[in-house]
Amino acid sequence: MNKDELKKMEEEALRQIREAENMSKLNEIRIAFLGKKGQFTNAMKSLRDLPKEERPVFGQVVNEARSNVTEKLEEMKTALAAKAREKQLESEVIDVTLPASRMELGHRHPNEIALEEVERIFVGMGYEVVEGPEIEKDYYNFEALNIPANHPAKDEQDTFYITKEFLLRTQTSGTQVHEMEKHKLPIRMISPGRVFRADELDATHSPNFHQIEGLVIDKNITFADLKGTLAEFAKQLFGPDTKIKLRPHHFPFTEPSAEVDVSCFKCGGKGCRLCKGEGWIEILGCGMVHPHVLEMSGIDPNEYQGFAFGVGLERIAMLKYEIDDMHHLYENDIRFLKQF
Ligand code: 2U9
Repeated sequence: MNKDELKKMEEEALRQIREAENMSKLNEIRIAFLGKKGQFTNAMKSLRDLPKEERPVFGQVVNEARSNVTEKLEEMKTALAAKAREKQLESEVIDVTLPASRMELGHRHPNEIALEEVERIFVGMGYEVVEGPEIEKDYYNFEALNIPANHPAKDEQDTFYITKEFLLRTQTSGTQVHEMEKHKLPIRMISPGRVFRADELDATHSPNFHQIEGLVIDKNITFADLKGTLAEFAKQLFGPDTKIKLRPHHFPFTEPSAEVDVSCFKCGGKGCRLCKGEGWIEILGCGMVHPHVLEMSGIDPNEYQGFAFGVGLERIAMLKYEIDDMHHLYENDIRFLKQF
């Protein structure tokens, strides 16, 4: 290789560098000219073929050309990197003048709306709202309520046990027992809250749902007080023409006990889809507190009497807002919730 050939090679390298469009092309050029088997390396090797006295001079020329090419290559590398960065920034530009996408506001859950309604009614009648623990001792959930050890509700298929002694409450009654044990009488309270039962989720059942239980304990409380209270509650919740009907029932914690139906607030009792043609809808259970339940919490049943009742909150919400499947209450789809 002579000087002219070397010059041509250098110019060719510089031209290719100037025209390189991207980093990978630039890298190809670097390998072709400066790599181990590149053209400049070959030029160095060709020194061997020159007469000894010409080698230092030609060697120097090759070195200069090579460092010139290396320098231009580096310059181009920097320029291409800057260009790539600029392109990236351009593509990431945010137009702050565009209108923002709408933020969906949440909505109160139908359970919550129904609960507030029930609380408003009872607070209006002088009741206190008391919340209690979701984890209870077996004693407060069952034993103190006169539910015997062999009762089917205590079966592991119905109740979530944490240990032998502790469980997820199946009713909010334990909260009332805690209040009774304080011996601050009279008591007028409702206790709303989440309860747990080992049920499968279907259209009307769920392993966790909400209850509102009520308890009144005072001197001279009779079944008539219970009936009057529930009649007033039904009128306020479902409308002033609503009637109630009590059917005898059995609960271990109340004696006597009853289940309560309300006249259908949709058809007025004639029979429709909501009341399944019956004219009546079952909404709660109730009764006079069993004397043994009062005694176990240290209240003398000869001096004090009481009544109690329990309603399912989901059931109230589903009736009031005509929701036909409980699944809707647990999915929290904002399009569903916004309807109430
Ligand atoms: C004490 C004494 C008695 C609470 C009561 C019911 C009747 C009842 C059900 C309604 C639908 C449970 O959610 S549900 O499945 N409850 O029928 N509950 S009397 O009785 C008490 C509570 C506390 C100390």
